[in-house]
Amino acid sequence: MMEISESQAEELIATATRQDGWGLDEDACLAIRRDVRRSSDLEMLGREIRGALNSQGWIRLQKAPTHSEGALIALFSTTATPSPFGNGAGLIYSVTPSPDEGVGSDLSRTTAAFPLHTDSTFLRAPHEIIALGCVEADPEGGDSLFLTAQTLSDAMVEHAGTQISNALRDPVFPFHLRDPLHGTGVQLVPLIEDTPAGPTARYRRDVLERLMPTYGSACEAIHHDALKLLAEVLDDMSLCQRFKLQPGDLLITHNLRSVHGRTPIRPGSKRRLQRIKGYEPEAYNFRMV
Ligand SMILES: O=C(O)CCC(=O)C(=O)O
Ligand SMILES: [Fe+2]
Repeated sequence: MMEISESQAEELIATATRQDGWGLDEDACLAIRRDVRRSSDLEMLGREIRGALNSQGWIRLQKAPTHSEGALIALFSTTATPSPFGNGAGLIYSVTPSPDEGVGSDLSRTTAAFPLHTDSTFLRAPHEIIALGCVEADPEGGDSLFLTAQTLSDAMVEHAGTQISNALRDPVFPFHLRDPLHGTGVQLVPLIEDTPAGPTARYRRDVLERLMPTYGSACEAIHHDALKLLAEVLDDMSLCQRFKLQPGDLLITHNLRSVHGRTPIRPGSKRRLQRIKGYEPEAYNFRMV
């Protein structure tokens, strides 16, 4: 847990308000990012956040300006590049129970539990960084759940053995593909991949259950076994961390190196999280300047 200092919060708000008349379009984002870079205080904050994401896969910031969309984008920009495609309607998406969302719509805006998952499974390269800023909490529900891909991978080996665990690394599992570069259809991909920085995950149980009957023909018996055992590991609530975001809290997670979820929300609750998705500004072969 880390607290945003008063001076950092002021700088974030000032950065947001300097973009007078902003509609949080691409130019406004670029201007916000430039402002953030000019502040050594915010630059340092970004380094601390990235350090935590690299070492533990997540960080919970307190006293974040979650009530201001511009300030949230500024805070996010200390760490990652915001990217609206695949985040609902725009840069910021309100995760709040909505009576308009009918059956078959995404779980985000329902009161249902959202079991451990990764976001943006429909992209060829899912967003790397996800932020959830709490504006209003539900005192009775909506607890956040979190588990690193490393812990998941280790627990899977313990529960199912190496051979079945390795079956999760085969590119045979179906997800939707709705990608501005790669097109529309269904993609077959691994659920766990090993990288030099540790394992990464892609997982949505509800999506897999819907697509497996039609698009699961590349799966053999071992893949079906692996899926079932993986679901058992994810159902073991003793493995994951559980906490309740309070207003002003911002949870930032590494969407490839971890899975996240939430417990059910009390019907009628006004719980609201502001969701931002984005990408890391640096990789071994890439650096955004
Ligand atoms: O409501 C929450 O706490 C999590 C929401 C979420 O994971 C999502 O919208 O993808
Ligand atoms: Fe999510």
